[in-house]
This record gives sequence, structure tokens and C-alpha cells, in this order.
Amino acid sequence: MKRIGLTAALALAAAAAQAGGDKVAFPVNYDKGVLYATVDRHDIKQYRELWSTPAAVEAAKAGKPAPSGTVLTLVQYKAKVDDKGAPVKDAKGRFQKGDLVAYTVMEKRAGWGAEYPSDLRNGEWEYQVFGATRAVNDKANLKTCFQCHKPHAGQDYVISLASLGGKAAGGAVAAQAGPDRVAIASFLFGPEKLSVRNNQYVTWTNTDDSPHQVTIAGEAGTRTAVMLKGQSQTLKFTAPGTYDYICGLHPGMKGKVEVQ
Ligand code: HEC
Ligand SMILES: [Cu+2]
Repeated sequence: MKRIGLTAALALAAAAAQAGGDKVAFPVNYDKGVLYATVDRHDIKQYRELWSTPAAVEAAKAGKPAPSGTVLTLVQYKAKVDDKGAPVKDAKGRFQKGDLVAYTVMEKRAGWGAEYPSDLRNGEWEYQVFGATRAVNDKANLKTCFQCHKPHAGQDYVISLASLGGKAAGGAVAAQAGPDRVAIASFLFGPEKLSVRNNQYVTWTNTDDSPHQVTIAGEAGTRTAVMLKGQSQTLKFTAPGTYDYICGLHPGMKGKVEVQ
């Protein structure tokens, strides 16, 4: 009797000592789940696979939040490149899988997350990064995971929710050209630099499968909603100057609006 009581107490202490990302174990069976999307990251030359536990796919299709026990695993591979460093594409124009880089994982369990301040907490989700050997990457700054996924609270912090629920738009999207328009294609803003007159509107249209967004540098709070494939966002510029901007989801994507 006594012995059992002692074992239970020790197990409890061990559980309590686990904090944050330590709660997330390597998802050994991730590839027995559902491969719900692949992402060609033109900006960082990576090929990514997004895996889910089956129940989360069902929930997303039904428009419900991911259930407790959901694990989403994003596997990062280097894209295969040619001798000029350009990604090699397959017959469908998609990137090809090269060396394994890392696994980034988010896991949700009832009761998790309560210890975080509200400006950081992502509901009941925890995040963790594992290297190619499946060991925890203890140099990863998990705070950045919470920060970048936080604005997606309205979709349960899952940035690829449309793909998870099978609701991502198919087919190619043609962006309209015009002096006040920027197309987003293959993780690039085009044109990268746009010149407009003061008090003019600028419209961005996303033609990629991946979601994108526009965040104006230095202008606190000026950022558009996330654009899924085929969606547009418009901003009005009311003071002359040069406005640098990035995509808040993929900070390597950069553009500029010059307001005369
Ligand atoms: C700069 C913003 C940014 C940061 C920081 C970030 N993510 Fe994400 N995350 C994304 C985007 C954008 C996607 C959608 C897939 C893509 O475009 O690669 C995503 C997707 C994911 C997914 C697949 C499920 C989903 O939400 O779509 C997981 C799992 C994930 N991230 C884990 C992490 C972990 C773990 C960290 C911290 C080490 C992290 N992320 C940090 C932007 C970010
Ligand atoms: Cu982007």
C-alpha cells in the first residue's frame, strides 16, 4: 500500500516539474496520421509536410476546435536544389524533399496553458521543436511560436486550418494588375516596390496556397488580416513617405510602398 502511494506521489512531482514545451513528447506515430498539406516555402527553400491526428481533421471539417490530444507535426525538409541553388521541381511544379531539417510540433490538451500570461497564451496549446535526430532542440525559442501563432486565435491558433479542414481553395488564382495592386505569388510581393499618390488605396491579392499577410514596419498596429488563397486586403496611405512592409507569417517576405 505505502509503496504504491509513494510511487504515485513521485510521478505527480515529475509531471508538475514539466513546464511548457517539455510536455510535448516526440510524436513517434506522426506519419500514421493524416498528411493534410505540403508547403513549398520559396522564401527559405524548404519543403514542408503538415501532419495531423485524424480526430483534428474531423473536427476542422465540422468547424469545431481541435479536440484535446491533438498533435500537429510540421516536418521541415530542405528543398532539393540545382547547381545554381534553385529548387528543383517535380512534374506538378512542386518542390522535392531533400534533407530533413527539423520537426515543429504543437499539441493541445485539456488544462494546458493556464500558467501563461494572457498576452502570450495560445489556448491549451504547447509548442516544441525536435531536430532531425528527434531530440528536443533546446536552443529553440518557444516564445516566438506563441507570438507568431497568437494572432490566429480566431482559428484555434492553427495557421493552416483551411487545409486541415479540406477547405483550402483549389485552382490557380489570377491577380489583377494595376498601379495600385500587389500580387503575392511564390512567397514574393510583386511588384516589390509600388509607387502611389497620397491618399490612394493599395490592394494585395494572395495567389499562393499558403496564407500571407501585410505588416507595415514601424507603424504600430498597421497590419492586414491574413489572406487565404484568392483573398485580397486593402490599405489606404494618408501620408507621403516610404513604407517598408513584411508578411507577418513569413518575415523574410519584404515589400515597399512609396507614397508621393
Ligand atoms: C514567423 C511566424 C511563425 C513562427 C515564429 C512560428 N510559426 Fe508555426 N507556422 C507559421 C506559418 C505561416 C505556418 C503555416 C505553414 C507554413 O507556411 O509553413 C505555421 C504552421 C505551423 C504548424 C502546423 C499547424 C498550423 O498552425 O498551421 C505547426 C505545428 C507549427 N507551425 C509549429 C510552430 C512551432 C513549434 C514554432 C516555434 C518554434 C512555430 N511554429 C513558430 C508561422 C510561424
Ligand atoms: Cu507570407
